[in-house]
Amino acid sequence: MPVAKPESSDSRVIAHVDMDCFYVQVEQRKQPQLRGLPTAVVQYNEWKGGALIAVSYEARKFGVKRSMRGEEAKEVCPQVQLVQVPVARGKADLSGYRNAGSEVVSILARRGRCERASIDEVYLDLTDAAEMMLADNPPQGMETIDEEALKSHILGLNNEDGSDVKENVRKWIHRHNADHRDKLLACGILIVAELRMQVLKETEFTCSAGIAHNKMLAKLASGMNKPAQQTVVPFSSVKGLLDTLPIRKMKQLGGKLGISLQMDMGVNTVGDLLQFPEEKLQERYGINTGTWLWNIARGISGEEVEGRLLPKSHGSGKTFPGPRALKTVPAVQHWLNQLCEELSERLCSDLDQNKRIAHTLTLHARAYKSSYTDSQKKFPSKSCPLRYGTAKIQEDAFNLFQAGLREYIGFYGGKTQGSHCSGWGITSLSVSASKIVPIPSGTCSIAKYFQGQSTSHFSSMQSSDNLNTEATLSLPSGSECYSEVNLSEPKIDFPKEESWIKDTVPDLDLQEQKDLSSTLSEKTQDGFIQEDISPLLLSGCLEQNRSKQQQDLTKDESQFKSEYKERKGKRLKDKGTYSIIELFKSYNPNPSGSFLSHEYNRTVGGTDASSSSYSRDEEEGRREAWGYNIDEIDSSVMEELPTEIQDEIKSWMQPHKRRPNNMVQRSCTISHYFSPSKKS
Ligand code: DCP
Repeated sequence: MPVAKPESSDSRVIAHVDMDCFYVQVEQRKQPQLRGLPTAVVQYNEWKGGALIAVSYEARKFGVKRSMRGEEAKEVCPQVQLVQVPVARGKADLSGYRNAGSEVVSILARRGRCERASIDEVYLDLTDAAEMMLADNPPQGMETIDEEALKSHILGLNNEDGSDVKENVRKWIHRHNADHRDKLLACGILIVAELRMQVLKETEFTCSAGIAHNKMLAKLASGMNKPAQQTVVPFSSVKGLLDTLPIRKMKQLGGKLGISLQMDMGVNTVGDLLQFPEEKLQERYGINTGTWLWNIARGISGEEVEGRLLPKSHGSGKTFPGPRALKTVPAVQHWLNQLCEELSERLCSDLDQNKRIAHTLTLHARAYKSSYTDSQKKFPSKSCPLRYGTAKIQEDAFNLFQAGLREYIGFYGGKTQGSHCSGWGITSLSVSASKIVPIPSGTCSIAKYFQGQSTSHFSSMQSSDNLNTEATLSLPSGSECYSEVNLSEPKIDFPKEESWIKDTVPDLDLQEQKDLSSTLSEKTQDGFIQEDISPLLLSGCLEQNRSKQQQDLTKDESQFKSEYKERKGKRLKDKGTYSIIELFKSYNPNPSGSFLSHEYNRTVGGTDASSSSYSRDEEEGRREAWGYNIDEIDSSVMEELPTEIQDEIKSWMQPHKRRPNNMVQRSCTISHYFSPSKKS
């Protein structure tokens, strides 16, 4: 049965903004002498001049394409300027591009809800801004229309009679008899043109945009006229656009589903889908996909623009094509360590700057097997709860790899000789962190942090320990290489692993596929199937800046104080949650009945085995009393605290309320505030 059309979405104003030849523009901003010249950005790998990953529009005119290598590009365009991607840790360093993308996002977000869709793409919901413009200063009454807006391409606008194109656009925008939807789009045209000009002014980057009533149509439109132009899809032109659009050009139809539609149903254009009743599509592809196909054939998409300026996940990856495939476990471990180091750094800066934490670590690999019947088998992706700290991430990623490898090679696979393994090779490796959520501010974050650390840290560590110590990788006799390797490497406990390591089904959209390409750039993976969400496992991030975080929990007061002072000096830029976490993590003020225990018991009921082990382990090293020097309170942590505590601390700051040695009375400490008696 056909679903009701989401009519309301027809009157939204959605824009999709896509940077033009983005990496090239970033490099040209760094080296302005390259502006206007045919330029391409190449992989740092110099084989045949490196693979091209971004090509300027000037170079495209000469036939330079992304699929080429540097040498081929030189053949078709001898004057092409090849710029190498920056390198760090032996792999492409994309941080400059990511930061440039963030600059753009911060500008685009000024006029409406903004969703960062990839390193260089953004969706905007400009409905409110358009409605407001329509109410206050409608375009129909404007005397002058901005030149950039007049350069818009409006689908369905007849420009073939030789009339002035800009004049036609002006008339379209000025129409008094237009319906509400077109009037809103007219506002969208002006707003997006203004935003794009602002991006150019502030960042020197050009971008292109699509403006329509939903995300799907806006995305389709943004690529239609590039570079530095915008395309508009009025409601009346939707059918014309989709009727002839090749089915594989549609987002999410570039893969197997698109092929099936072509081969099995004879659908070549989106318009061809119109002939099928919804039931038929549901019968063939399932309820949801069937309905989705029925909707897209009519240009219907209710997908919301998510308010998200930050990436959904962080990833670090590298490809090892052809002869560079990794064929030994130590080689894989070496590269995994590099990737994990980068991932860990990004997680820490996300925590520091955005107060966000990731919950899931996932390992993806591509591999080949040369001599076995099931050589088509894919290397399984694996995921587990994410523990912060480079060493922990490295350890966990390596365990995930080993689990994946065992599954991949099967019981009889992976014959190894000396330091060389035969039979398999790894052609790409990536690690990613997903399920990233903000840390709730204030009390909640503090309590949750400790609660998470106490529960999942221990359960996860147990699993991990088991992984490391209890079992060996089962391999046939004669697998010397593996045996050798395993002597010094974590071993795998498969029964335990079942509950810890999960198979991961990546749900990559087209953008993600793009991002997974040659440089394995900013991979926005999400949609991993991973039900088992671990609470916060943050400890290691702080370890990035100082190494002994676990021991801190059992340090005595004087050690704590001197170390805290030292850290505070080093940690000038730490703010908010980060600081307060560090402060509290370093020393738990509550010997018993503390806010931690209280929160913990309240939340998990004290029935979990890890609860008691937490209490025992943690409290053994804890002292009865706690005091701290109020001068040591970093002012940046103040805003993290509930107002009541802020007031209390401020009052201590007043000289007449200070005790002679500046030590806060025990009864006035934050621990007291959080203690059960105070709460009740
Ligand atoms: N990228 C990459 N590897 C790929 C594809 C893209 O590293 N296989 C990087 C380089 C691009 C950036 O991502 O500059 C954005 O990719 P786009 O597909 O949006 O392409 P461009 O921005 O380069 O060009 P266009 O103007 O066609 O969007």
